[in-house]
Amino acid sequence: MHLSADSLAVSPQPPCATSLAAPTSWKTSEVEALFALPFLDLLHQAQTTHRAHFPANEIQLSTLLSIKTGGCPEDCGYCSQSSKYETSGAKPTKLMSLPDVLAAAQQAKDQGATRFCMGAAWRNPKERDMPAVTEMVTAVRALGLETCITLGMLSGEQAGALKQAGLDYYNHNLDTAPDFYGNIISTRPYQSRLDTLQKVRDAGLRVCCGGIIGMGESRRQRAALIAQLAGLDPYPESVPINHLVPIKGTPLENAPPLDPLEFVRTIAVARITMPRTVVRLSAGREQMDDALQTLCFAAGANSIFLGARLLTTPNADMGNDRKLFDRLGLKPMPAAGQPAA
Ligand code: SAM
Ligand code: DTB
Ligand code: SF4
Repeated sequence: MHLSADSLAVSPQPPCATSLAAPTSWKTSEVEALFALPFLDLLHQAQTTHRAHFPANEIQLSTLLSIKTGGCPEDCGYCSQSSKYETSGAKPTKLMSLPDVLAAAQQAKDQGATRFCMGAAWRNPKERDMPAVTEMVTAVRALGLETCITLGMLSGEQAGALKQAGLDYYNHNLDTAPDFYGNIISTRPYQSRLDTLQKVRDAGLRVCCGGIIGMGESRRQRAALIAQLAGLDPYPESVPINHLVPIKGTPLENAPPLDPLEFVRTIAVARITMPRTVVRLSAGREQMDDALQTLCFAAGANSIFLGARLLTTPNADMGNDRKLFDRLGLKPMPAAGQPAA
């Protein structure tokens, strides 16, 4: 049965609704034990879990737009948009105009995306920004697209206003394990992220929350990130697994390279521990070849960003994405409530 995002939203997710008798909550050591499985056993378990909860050959397509780029006061060590680092390619801009956002959203729809994700380089939205942002959400949704937005920390009122405007998902990432977080970000604590996620839930929004792999964290820390995500109650409907895109000028520009199979393992472990979530193969596809992306799909990833750019960096080539989908027999996942093509 295809569990649509809508059905995920209305029915609280039983944490162990898998045929594989998964634990009801995941300790880091249990997640680490999944990581340690022989690769093919891990892939088999992830693929079996995936097939129990989603159509096997469907991939959700989202398009990303940076609606306000650069000049951010936070010091996230991976980010091109922090004002603390000298980077090229993320020149500070004002908030985009509504017509420009709508033109980009229409183009995304024409290219086959069913969800439009908007990102702003803010620590948190200011009150004066909220009317323009909520207007964007309502107008993009009126085009027949699902909406997702990421604006940084939120107050309860702001989360409520976004819900009122018709927002479907709020993206706010935990990024990494609690005990590695301080190596990457000093300007806001882990707890503030958990607090924002709770406000998003309380407002009745669906949660999109994941992290970044390849920042120099250990396997145990990757397991701890997944345990944190799977331990959210309920776990997120959407989990972006980003591969670090190293940005020149940031503290992580020379992060040690990660074994690509370790990235695939992380996807598989996310799929097994959060069986009904959409696992998003997010940043980093431009640096991955077709075979590695295919392994990520086999491991249970069922969403990608489609389009020329992510926020400030190039995305994987759309023409190649289509060819790869054809070669693999993958079909776009219809939006919630829409029949399959
Ligand atoms: N400013 C808001 C915030 O941080 O919540 C929203 C935008 S922020 C750029 C959204 C997410 O993009 C980050 O939490 C991080 O996980 C991801 N991201 C940013 N730069 C990245 C990079 N260089 N490589 C991989 N992921 C990245
Ligand atoms: C997420 O987890 N990944 C997206 C989205 N949420 C906003 C952002 C990826 C950014 C990659 C680096 C860049 O283009 O600046
Ligand atoms: Fe700012 Fe978000 Fe980048 Fe952190 S990840 S520096 S909060 S834009």
